[in-house]
Amino acid sequence: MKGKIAFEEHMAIAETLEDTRSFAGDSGRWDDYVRQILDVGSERLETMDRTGIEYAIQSLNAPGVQGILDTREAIRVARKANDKLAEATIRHPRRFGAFAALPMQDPEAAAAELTRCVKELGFKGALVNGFTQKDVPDSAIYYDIPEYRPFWATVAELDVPFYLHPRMQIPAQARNYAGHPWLMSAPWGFAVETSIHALRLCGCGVFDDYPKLKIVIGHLGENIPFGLWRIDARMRFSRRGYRGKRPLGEYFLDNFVVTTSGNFNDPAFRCTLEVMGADKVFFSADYPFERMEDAADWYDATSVISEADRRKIGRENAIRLFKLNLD
Ligand code: GRE
Ligand code: ZN
Repeated sequence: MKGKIAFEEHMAIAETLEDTRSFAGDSGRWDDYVRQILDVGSERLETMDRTGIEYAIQSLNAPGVQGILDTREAIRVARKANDKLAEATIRHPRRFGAFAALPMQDPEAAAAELTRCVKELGFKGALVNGFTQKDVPDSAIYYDIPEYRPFWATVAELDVPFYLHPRMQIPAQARNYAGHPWLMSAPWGFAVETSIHALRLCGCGVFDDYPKLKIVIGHLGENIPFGLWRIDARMRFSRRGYRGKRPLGEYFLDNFVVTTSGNFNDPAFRCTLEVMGADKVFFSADYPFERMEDAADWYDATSVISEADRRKIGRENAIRLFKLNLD
């Protein structure tokens, strides 16, 4: 399919490049990662051309700004990354958009940076890599706590999506992964970490305060669509500490949308689609951690969807969500 839109597509700047090294692992791909993740120009555009991806919203790699302990440094790196993202969109406005990296260490600074990016630079929203560390390595701040309500007010006011992207749990808090580093990362731990964060947001009442908030999660919903029925079923018996006014599943269906990033699999796609509906599922690749070719070859050929839904999920839903003017 030509004209696809993708929006879990990553770049890096010098300060965050090393974050990616552990994911290159022993695959011998480090040199490719470096070249591909630093390039927001010709190689990326050529691969997009080849795979029928017309437009990509780019974002900083993980954990990026969320892994920086010093708040002033986090603010500096976020601005620098966003300025580089902006440059690419100015050079190729019909091919690239951008999601803001945000210094969540300081919710007020994060709201100010998002406002700058959206109002002055035309960004399409934010992409944040899970919880934020702050001051000490053994820290993990989640955004359901009351300190972030004014930040969420700004996101709602700007009316832009917030992409909650995975990061790895920090080793000091991850005794259940001890001895199994592979388990903490993209094969499983990313989804565990991100789904818990997403469910915390559902359970904190933020969607009662700001019902129009749109949160995006990748990888076909980080396993939540598969588990959604059981969450509400069990919460009939105990909802201790749950602060939402409505059943959790209603928030998930009203306030979340999901992408196909890095999960190019028919059975999982079928489940996600059936739970979410075709208006809330979006194509994405997760470049350069995934090959655009793998994302597109699967998506273009999957028989799970009709041709009309292929256009919707591959393109039209994103035009509507991000108010794009591509035609
Ligand atoms: C991602 O961005 O989703 C990602 C990484 C690193 C490894 C795998 C992966 O940041 O999917
Ligand atoms: Zn990603």
